[in-house]
Amino acid sequence: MNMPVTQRLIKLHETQHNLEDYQAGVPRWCTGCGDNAILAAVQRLCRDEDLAPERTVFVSGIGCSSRFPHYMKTYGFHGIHGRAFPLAEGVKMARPDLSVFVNTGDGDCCSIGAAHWIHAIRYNMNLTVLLHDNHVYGLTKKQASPTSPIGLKSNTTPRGSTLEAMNPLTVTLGVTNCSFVAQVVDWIPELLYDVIRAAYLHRGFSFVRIIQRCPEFLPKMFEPWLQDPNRTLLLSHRNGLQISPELSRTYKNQIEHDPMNMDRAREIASSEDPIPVGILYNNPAIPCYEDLRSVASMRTFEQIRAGLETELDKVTVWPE
Ligand SMILES: Cc1ncc(C[n+]2csc(CCOP(=O)(O)OP(=O)(O)O)c2C)c(N)n1
Ligand code: SF4
Repeated sequence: MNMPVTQRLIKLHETQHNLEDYQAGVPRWCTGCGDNAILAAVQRLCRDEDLAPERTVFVSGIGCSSRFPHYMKTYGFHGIHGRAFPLAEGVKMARPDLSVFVNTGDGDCCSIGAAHWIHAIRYNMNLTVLLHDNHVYGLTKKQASPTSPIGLKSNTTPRGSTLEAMNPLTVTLGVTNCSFVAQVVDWIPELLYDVIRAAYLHRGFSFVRIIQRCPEFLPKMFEPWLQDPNRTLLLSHRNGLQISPELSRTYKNQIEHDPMNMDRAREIASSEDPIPVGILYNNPAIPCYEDLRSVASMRTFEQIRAGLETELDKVTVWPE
């Protein structure tokens, strides 16, 4: 386009979005709920990456965390419990040009939605997945989830849960075509932002487990980690995250971890204490399903319609 530089600059200025361009409504989450911090980090990311609201979609299932799309002034789909992944995959398949995010709770993803989760990893579609892992069912008022720690007293486990918690990181790392796995906590905003940004920039199924506080039902759950920074292990690498000097002053427990090293990623992922935060695995070479089955090679709407008409004509009984 042959446009004078001044006009181009004006146009650039006009399309640069502010935080307010992504903010919708007043979140109904409890005060101190980690979902608020996740929302703030995501809105900042959208602003910094200048994501066009009309080309951005947030898809969720059901749960407190799944209310996320309501608070984004973008497109959104508040789906049904456990079905965020197939819904998001449908959107991405039809419109690979859109930025698609998935917000899912530990009940939504790891319990009722577990089968969809496993297959979504294998399909490796370009989705940014945020697992809001508060270790409990929040919306339905405190039932044990697959990530609840053993012994947790809840409405479904009044004498304490009997099973060891599932680790969503090691599960994801164990599935064919896994391409990006990270972990972060809601109470370190700088890292929360950096990890979500790295996930967004990765082309493929980027899975971020966010350890999220639920002050309403598990008010003391993460207190030991908040009190003692040495119980958080920061992962840094030139191909992963670079940790700022400010953060390093508080969080001294750090290791170098190459995100291409799957064996080491699995080892690190299995640690519950200290909590490892950063990028565990990143392999950009895994192909995305939407590229393998590119929309161009799929049938057009007219072709599908003609095919259906032909099939239906075979069984249609025409009036005499
Ligand atoms: C098919 C179906 N089963 C059960 C429910 C009830 N239900 C709604 S949300 C939820 C669990 C929410 O927990 P989680 O996914 O961890 O999200 P959180 O509320 O903690 O963010 C359940 C069991 C439902 N809505 N639909
Ligand atoms: S119940 Fe828990 S998860 Fe739900 S909004 Fe309140 S603090 Fe957040």
